[in-house]
Amino acid sequence: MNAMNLRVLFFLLCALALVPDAGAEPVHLKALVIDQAYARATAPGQEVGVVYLTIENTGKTAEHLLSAASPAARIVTLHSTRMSGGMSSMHHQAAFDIPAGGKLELQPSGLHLMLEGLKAPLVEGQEIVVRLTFGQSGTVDVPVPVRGMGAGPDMGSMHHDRMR
Ligand SMILES: [Cu+2]
Repeated sequence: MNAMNLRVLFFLLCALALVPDAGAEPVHLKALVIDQAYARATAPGQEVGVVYLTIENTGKTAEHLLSAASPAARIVTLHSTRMSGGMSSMHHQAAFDIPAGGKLELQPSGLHLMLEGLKAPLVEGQEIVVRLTFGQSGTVDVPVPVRGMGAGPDMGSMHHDRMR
């Protein structure tokens, strides 16, 4: 590779690093590290939105995410997604477990936080705040960037066919 190509490559890498989608800083709460938080943009009139994030438990005791809230929505609920017979359905969860030394991953087609009763559509590039309350560690506010509707591996899971 000659010097010119190297310079072009360097320029491209710098440009990539500046992409705003690169993600928010991790949030620390005692032994917990909350990272990779994002919400999906919503269409006008859509009443629900979805938030994904990861929670790592670097401590020696199990922790539980008990509830979530956000100024952006009337309520925020803890949901799991299950597939059966080609249909996806959501189920309320009383809590999400984060084992000692383990990592909880909320992701498309899996566990997620559901924003219900959105006060306004979520717009790409915007940032909302989600407050997480844990069994022992207390409460923390997490900045959550809003990404485009197609962000993530499967935009199809945004549509939940049934809810229980
Ligand atoms: Cu849901």
